[in-house]
Amino acid sequence: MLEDFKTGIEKVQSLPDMAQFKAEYLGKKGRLKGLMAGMRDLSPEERSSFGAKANEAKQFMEKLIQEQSTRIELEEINSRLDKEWQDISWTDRLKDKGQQAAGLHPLSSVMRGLEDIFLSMGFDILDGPHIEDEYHNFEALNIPANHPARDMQDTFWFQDKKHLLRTHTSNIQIRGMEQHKPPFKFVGPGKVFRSEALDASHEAAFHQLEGMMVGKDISVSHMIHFLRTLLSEIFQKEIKVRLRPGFFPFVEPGFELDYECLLCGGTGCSVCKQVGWVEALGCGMVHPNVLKAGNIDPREWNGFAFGLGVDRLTMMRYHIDDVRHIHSGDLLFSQQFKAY
Ligand code: FA5
Repeated sequence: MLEDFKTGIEKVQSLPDMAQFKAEYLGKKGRLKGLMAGMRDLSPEERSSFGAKANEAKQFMEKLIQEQSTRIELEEINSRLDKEWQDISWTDRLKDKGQQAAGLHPLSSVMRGLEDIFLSMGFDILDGPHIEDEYHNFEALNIPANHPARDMQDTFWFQDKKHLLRTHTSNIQIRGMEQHKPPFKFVGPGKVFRSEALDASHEAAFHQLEGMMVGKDISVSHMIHFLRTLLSEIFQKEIKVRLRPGFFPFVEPGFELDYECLLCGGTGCSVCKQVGWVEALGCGMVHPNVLKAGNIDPREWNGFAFGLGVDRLTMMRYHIDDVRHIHSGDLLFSQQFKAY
């Protein structure tokens, strides 16, 4: 049996085959167990020496299986590294040499595109912390403790119950007002975190871009015109949008803006949940209490704010049918977008 084992193991080339090979020799119905079953016909002395030999053989086989499995695993890793290796210097020169050049991740392309559009419209680009305090994420946004709206965004809290992973980029509205005197317009892109049930359009860590414009006599129609222009700039064509009333305590009135699902052309798919529309952003006229929290007099100034879902935008832009691909870190996924 040991001779068969030694020649057999040399032929095993993959981990699933190795598992099968192991079961054939060492499994419950394996060859070793079959031999041991014959022990009952032996004398007590023969039985003890047979038992010791069988044990030795078992240890030998286990050791060899372990060694070969490690070898196979290493070979598999090395072969993947050879195939998926990328040079992050991102240069066409590498292509000439037949090597793979790195490209921008589709989400980064969309983020950069958005930043270019906003810079060209004279917006400042601000940053805000991922780990935020309760005041900037909720309270200053007119969401006091115990307000039911805190439950709308399932929150990852830190143990001190005062800090959290920000649930939206709206914290940048407050941080931006702390740095700017009106009139101003700024955007704040970044990652946000929610304890969500995951599906094709919901991630637990995703990206938003917050925008805020404060000045004199700004109206809902300015906001609608602005958002329409923004979306047609992003998609480089007119796309169908619809505006619905939406409730966010930091705006009044508040809206949700949907665009026609570009994945199915509006006929229904898993991303738009069969309804043909995808929720793109929340928006509205900044609530007077929020302006007050930013030391701005609401009798003198007003404005609008919006929070755009960037992952969904990326899905529409590049026809990606599941948001979870975006954060998978799978090179086979991101390599498809090099041409953009
Ligand atoms: C907000 O987060 C508000 N802060 C937006 C806002 C800003 C309203 C300023 C008014 C004024 P909402 O939870 O709807 O709203 O999220 C905004 C967008 O983020 C959604 O329209 C959607 O495009 C995207 N989004 C929300 N949840 C997820 C998720 N789990 N995965 C991927 N994208 C998401």
